[in-house]
Amino acid sequence: MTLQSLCLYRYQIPLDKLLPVGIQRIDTREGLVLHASTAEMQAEVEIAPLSGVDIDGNPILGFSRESLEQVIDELELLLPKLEGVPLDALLDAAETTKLPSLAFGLSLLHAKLNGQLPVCRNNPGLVPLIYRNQDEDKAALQNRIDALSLDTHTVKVKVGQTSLEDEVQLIHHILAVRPALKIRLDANRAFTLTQAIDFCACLPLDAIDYIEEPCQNPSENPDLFEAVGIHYALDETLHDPNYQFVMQAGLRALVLKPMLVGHLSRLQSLIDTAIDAGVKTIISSSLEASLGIAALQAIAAECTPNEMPGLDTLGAFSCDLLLSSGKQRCLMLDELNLIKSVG
Ligand code: OSB
Ligand code: MG
Repeated sequence: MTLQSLCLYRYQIPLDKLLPVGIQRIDTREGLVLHASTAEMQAEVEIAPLSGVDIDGNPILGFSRESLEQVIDELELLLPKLEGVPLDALLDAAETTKLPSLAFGLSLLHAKLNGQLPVCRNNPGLVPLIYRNQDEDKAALQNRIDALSLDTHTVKVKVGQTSLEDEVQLIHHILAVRPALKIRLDANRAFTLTQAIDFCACLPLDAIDYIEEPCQNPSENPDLFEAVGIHYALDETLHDPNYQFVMQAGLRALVLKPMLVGHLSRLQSLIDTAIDAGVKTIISSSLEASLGIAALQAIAAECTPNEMPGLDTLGAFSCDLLLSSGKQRCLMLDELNLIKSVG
């Protein structure tokens, strides 16, 4: 199969409410759509490095190291080389680039054009992401918890963001309303070891599946486990391009954001290595728009069929991108900014 045409578009979608990126917040999401066709197939992928600036104009730290501009610059040089060549050139380019979001996008486009990424038809259900919205009072947050669907068996709660008392109270409130829920916590490295121990000592550990990135210094995560017996998961740690899996005491899960991991083959090998060590793998969003989230659903259904992915981030988007998730408005290709096209 030969690549016939490729088009690169840019999107910008305002958010209806702020989304957390670690301890920072964003109010708009920008990214790219790469569309390609062969004689038999056409497909598009979303490429949206999690970088740029937060609501205060500060650079987003700790997620993608590449900027959207870097990805665009590489694609502008790459696209002319892809016209008229075999599909596998996408994989070569994905292996060559040093930009994880681009490697992910190109390898995903290859998989889609090859028919290797089945559209995910069964709705896997969501792991609701719970955090205090801007200016939201405690009662409003509690109302949202009281309204959780009975189909929900796991929730993810952001912690290390406000005060220890409020967050411990929130977790106890969740369990008072829904005692059977399993809770994933995410601290985004907000705690010193002492703070993490103080916090976790106040939690009903049976209900806690794991806490993502509890310690400012991740080498102390096993000490937290020794001290209080809480299992932890790694997220930010995996964004180091040199990260290699090592088993550690108390490690329960890897939270994998494919946009940050890069090539799908690297994602698959991290999954295989973790599973061999008895560690779960949770596919998670990097705040992609609906096109990207649908791809993550399909990847999760294929690669981590026994785990619920963490993809509850579309709610804040003011419109969908190419694929409807049910919002009133869905941006189509002709509404995006065409940056470059070949073929
Ligand atoms: O802290 O895990 C995070 C999304 C973007 C950036 C950082 C994070 C997230 C999420 C995604 O929490 C949702 C999830 O993992 O359930
Ligand atoms: Mg996380």
